[in-house]
Amino acid sequence: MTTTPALPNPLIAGFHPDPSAVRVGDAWYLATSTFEYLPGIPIHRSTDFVEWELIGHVATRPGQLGVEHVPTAGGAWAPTLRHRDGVFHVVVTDAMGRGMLHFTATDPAGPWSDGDLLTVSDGSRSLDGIDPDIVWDAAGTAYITYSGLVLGGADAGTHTGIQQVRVDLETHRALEEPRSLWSGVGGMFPEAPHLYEIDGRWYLLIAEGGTERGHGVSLARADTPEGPFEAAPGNPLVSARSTTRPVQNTGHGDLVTGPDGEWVCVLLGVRPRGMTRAFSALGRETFVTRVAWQPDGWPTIDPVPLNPRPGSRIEVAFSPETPLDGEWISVRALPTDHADLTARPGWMRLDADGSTLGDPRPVFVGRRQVHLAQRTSVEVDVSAGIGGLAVRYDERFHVEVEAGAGAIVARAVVGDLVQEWRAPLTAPTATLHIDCGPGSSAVSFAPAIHALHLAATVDGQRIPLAEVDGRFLSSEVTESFTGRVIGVYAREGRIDATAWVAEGDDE
Ligand code: 6LW
Repeated sequence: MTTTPALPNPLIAGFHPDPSAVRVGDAWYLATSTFEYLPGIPIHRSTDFVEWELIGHVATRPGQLGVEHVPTAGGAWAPTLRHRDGVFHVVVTDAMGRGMLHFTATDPAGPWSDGDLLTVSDGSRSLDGIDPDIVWDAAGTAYITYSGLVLGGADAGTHTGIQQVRVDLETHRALEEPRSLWSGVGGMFPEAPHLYEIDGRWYLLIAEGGTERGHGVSLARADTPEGPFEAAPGNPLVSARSTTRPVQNTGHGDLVTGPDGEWVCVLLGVRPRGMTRAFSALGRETFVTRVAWQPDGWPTIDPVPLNPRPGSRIEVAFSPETPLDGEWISVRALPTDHADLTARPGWMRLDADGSTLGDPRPVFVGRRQVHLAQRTSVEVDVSAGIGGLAVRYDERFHVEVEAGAGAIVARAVVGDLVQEWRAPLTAPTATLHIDCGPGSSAVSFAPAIHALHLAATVDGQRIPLAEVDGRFLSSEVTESFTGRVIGVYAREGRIDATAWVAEGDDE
């Protein structure tokens, strides 16, 4: 029976899917996916597995990832974070970007290397697959084990199951043709493989069932890293499918020894709301659950408990002396490509470049929504342009409050459907509000997904503008791998922003 207090869950809130964790000495480090956002692949650090600090990112420089040109949902998919002989390693697929990459750093906070392409044996092209894992055997041979989903070319969409090659990490070339490994117990999309040598046996952990409601974590073991693998009895060892558990889609796990020496599994999950538990506003987040090794050499993995952290409030006063913290992200660009903190001390200046939120690279600087109920506001000076506060999933799904040119416009863009609500703007500045909270249209007895309440405060007068059903900005409706990001954007001219406040809870 464990005595450790229940760990917070989500462990890392807001869109942080595909977690990979490693323990080094008295600290743990955790990496997650970022897709088309930059900076890419955040590294969080903890010394107690409860409090996690964002210490840096793998991709902070142009060219490390090729996300500038990837389609929506492309980019950094599913890193594996490992440590060996004083060096941190990340292997990751830059999907529809550079391909399968290997990054190294001696300090996990960075700087990280430029990223080397992991190629087939003749060096001609990237290994074809996603979710690469890296492990070394006692002789120091590096194994790359990955999910054989073909992302490009004539065979795009083909899935060859779990694949593995030995790789020379000097040349980054495979030393052989890929071999197929055990690929689960029949769930679709076997992926997220991780190999561990534990008590002289090699354990292969995978996800199968797809990252939606059928997601699960399965395990097999062998005497060598190449197999043959014997499946655990009772796979998948953890899944929320066909349950009413509050954390769904649980899968894409990684095993690590936890704070009390017992093993835990970090994995992704969602917190759906609604009568049919259908809509997850924040996207896929990082969760944790306990693992218990049994006398037969197989582990059990607990169902994923929900244990949200207390509410939080952050205020950001922009300053030339204080760079934007790592929680600020932009789309296919670094926040520093857009944000000017020196032109007007105390304000973040955004200069429009002709793009809008409907474009692949909007002038947008945002932060993940991290609470199911979250109120976000920012003061904008739109005397020289048009812009506002937006919550986005992508170019086709976003909701915003926009000001400028004598008007305040609340706008909901849901695929090809656009609705606007207008009010006159009688001042050069306004405080814009996006409040995610109980809506008026909830008709079900179940906890409905919160609505988005759009408003503006002008000369001290709050002007309610619109209420938008939150389901339209959920990972299910948008078919998105990311999650809600709330930020400031410029559409014409220039806008200055100050007094950013985000507060909320997960009642
Ligand atoms: C990730 C893979 C997946 O590489 O989605 O659906 C990809 N499963 O494990 C992006 O999260």
